[in-house]
Amino acid sequence: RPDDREDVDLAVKTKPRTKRPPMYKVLLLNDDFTPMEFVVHVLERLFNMTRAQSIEIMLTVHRKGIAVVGVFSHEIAETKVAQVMELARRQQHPLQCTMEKE
Ligand code: NFA
Repeated sequence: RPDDREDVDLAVKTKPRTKRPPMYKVLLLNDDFTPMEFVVHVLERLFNMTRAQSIEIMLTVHRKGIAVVGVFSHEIAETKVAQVMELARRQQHPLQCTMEKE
């Protein structure tokens, strides 16, 4: 049955691939105005960090200009960014948070 040969070729060449969803880094950016304590609070509240971890990350952002605060699925990363931006907006701080594909 010559017609079946094509199917067999395809079947043997196709390896099953389990593909992981892409992950996204959530980044926090430094500015000259947002109070350090507010940034620490945001990290504790939204990223489940201890006070010590929050201070460490906040100081990294302060000194280096930017830091990764977590890596999440696209949907969770979008939610985290929106929550940070909303908290900052409510307090009128210029804090910026963004995401980027890993
Ligand atoms: N640079 C800010 C200050 O000196 C603190 C800050 C840290 C802001 C991390 C934004 C992000 N008050």
